[in-house]
This record gives sequence, structure tokens and C-alpha cells, in this order.
Amino acid sequence: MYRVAVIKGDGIGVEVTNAAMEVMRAVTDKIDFVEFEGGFEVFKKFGVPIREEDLEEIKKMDAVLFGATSTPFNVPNYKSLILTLRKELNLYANLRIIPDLWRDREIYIVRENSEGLYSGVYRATNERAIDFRIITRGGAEKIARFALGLAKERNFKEITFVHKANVLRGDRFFRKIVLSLAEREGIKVNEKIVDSFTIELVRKPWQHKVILSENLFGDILSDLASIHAKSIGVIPSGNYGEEIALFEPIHGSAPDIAGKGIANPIGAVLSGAMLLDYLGLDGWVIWNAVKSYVKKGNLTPDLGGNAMTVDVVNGIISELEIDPIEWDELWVDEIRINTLPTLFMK
Ligand code: 48Y
Repeated sequence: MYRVAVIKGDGIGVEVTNAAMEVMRAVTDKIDFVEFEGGFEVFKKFGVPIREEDLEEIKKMDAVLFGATSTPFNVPNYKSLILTLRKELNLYANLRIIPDLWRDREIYIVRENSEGLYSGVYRATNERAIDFRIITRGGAEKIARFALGLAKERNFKEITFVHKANVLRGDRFFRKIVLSLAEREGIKVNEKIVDSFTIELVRKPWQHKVILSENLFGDILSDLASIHAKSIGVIPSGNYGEEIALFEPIHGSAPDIAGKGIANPIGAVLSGAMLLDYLGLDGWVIWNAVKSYVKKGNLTPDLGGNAMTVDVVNGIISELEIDPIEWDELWVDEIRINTLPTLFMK
């Protein structure tokens, strides 16, 4: 049995995480889900976004499934739960898969997840506030290896590396490391300057297979790229460390539609698929079911339909091909397309 920590969070985080667990349970009985509380409500009671003892328990788990939390930016001492978890669990790589579910293609965005402007090192006085944009050799090497490994496993000949090395020292340093590791791996690096690349990402996104960037650029680029998935509600992600990984849809807690039962569950369900792949279980079964459901089923309002979350969940479950006899035959063809590289398995 695998043990997976579940933090549903706030708003639609609760609804979509329940949806993901339901679909995962329909695929496998090898997971024990253990729920933990976290976020602003916990902060109000305990002064931290997650309790220390819970964090210690979570560190012993095989993986984490995360919903969404709201982070108020006007509460002076509050630190975002997801940023706390990324730091505490050493989740250095953030992989966001922008899917075109109707045409079977994906963009993999690899975002460095622990350094850059998110390293948490700052100085503030009454007169100025400085956030340090830290890029270390170790951090740059790890994330470059992650992106190159992904490209290799997928048989892509190149990666797109997005930076601002014409201006920023840190990116010059990062660039040297990426180029030298890529050369060693025999992978071409398609270099792009982040500002002009935004236009390309709007106009011609699908020619980029794996996009690598530092923390803040990667965050912004993945939100921008989400328009190509038709809704931010369908985008899954994984935060990978050396010991553990955390999976979450990239959307927020959407307080405006919370509790109405109309949140799109697909991003969370596909995050569950990534989690299964990480554990060496059958995530591709979920990817296939989602793809066949969206082509014919009623979808939630963000995708122009009028379905409720529960309708989409039931629709996906009815498309699951869990007949073990068919699996062997599908395996050969589907494994390359629909599972994450074994490199990222536990
Ligand atoms: O995961 C994300 O992309 C979010 O934008 C967070 C980030 O900046 O990495 C925001 C974190 C938060 O507000 O809790």
C-alpha cells in the first residue's frame, strides 16, 4: 500500500480534490489517503499555515495530493501554504502539463521551484525592500537535468530554455549550466528571451515541447500558456523533490464559484494521474479516460458546458478502461504517450 497525504485547502480545492480521489480510487485500491488540514484557517488558530507535527507526518508519506488555497497578501506574517510545502519538502522541480485534450498534444513547462525570487531571502527597511534572486549551481544543475531527462524520455531532440541573460547575471550563470549539460546529453537548446517569447507563446505554442525557466518566469509563462488548454481548470502539475512529490491543479481556490458544484475537476483529476505515474501505478488510464470524455461529454461552464463537477467525474469514471486483459495490449502503445517518464518515479 502507498500512503498519500491529502490537503484539500480552501474554496474549490475541496471539491476538486474529492473528485480526484474518487477517480483514483476507481483505478487502484493500492492507496491509503490520509487527510491533513492546512491554509489560512490553520494559521488563524496556530499561527502557521500547517502544523509542525503534520508536516513531520507528511514527510514520511509517499506523495501529496493538494487542492488549492487562498493566500491573502495583506496579512503581514502569513506565508502561503503551497510555498511552505514546496520549501519544507524540498520540491525543486515544478512540472506543469498544458494539455490540448481535444488534439492530443501537450506542452511541458519545467519551472525551477525553490530558488530565484522565491528563495525567501530579502532585506527590508523603511526606505527599501530587496528580494534576492538566487540561482545556485546545484539548483540550476538539478532543474536542467530534470528538463533534459524529460526531453530524453519523450524522444524530443530539443528543449526551449527561456531566460533574460541579456540583462540578468543570474540567468547568464544559469544559461551556461543548461547549455553545457544539454551538450553532454546531445539535446539542442532553443534559447528564448523571456519578453519576446511571451508573444511566441501566444501565437505558436505547440512547437515547444519542453519549456525550461527559472521560478518566477516559469510561473508567469505557465499561466499564460494555460489559455491554450481552453481553461486553466484542466491543467495538472507535479512538484518533485528527491524524497517526495506533491501534485496539484494549477488553478486557485476560485472563491466566486466555491460550493456551487460547478468547478472543473479535470486539472485535479489529471494531477491524480501524474501522482499515480509517480508511484508506478497506471496514470495513463486516467489520461485516456479524460481525453475520451471531453470529446463527447458535457463539460463545466468554464469550458462552455453546463455540467456539474459530479457529472464530469462520473463521465470520466465511465470511460476508464480498467479491464486488465486489455491493459497488456494498450501498454505497449500507450506507455510512451501517457505516462510520465520512469525517471520521475519514486
Ligand atoms: O503555484 C503557483 O503558481 C502560484 O501562483 C503560487 C506561486 O507564486 O508559485 C502562489 C502562491 C500562493 O499565493 O499561495
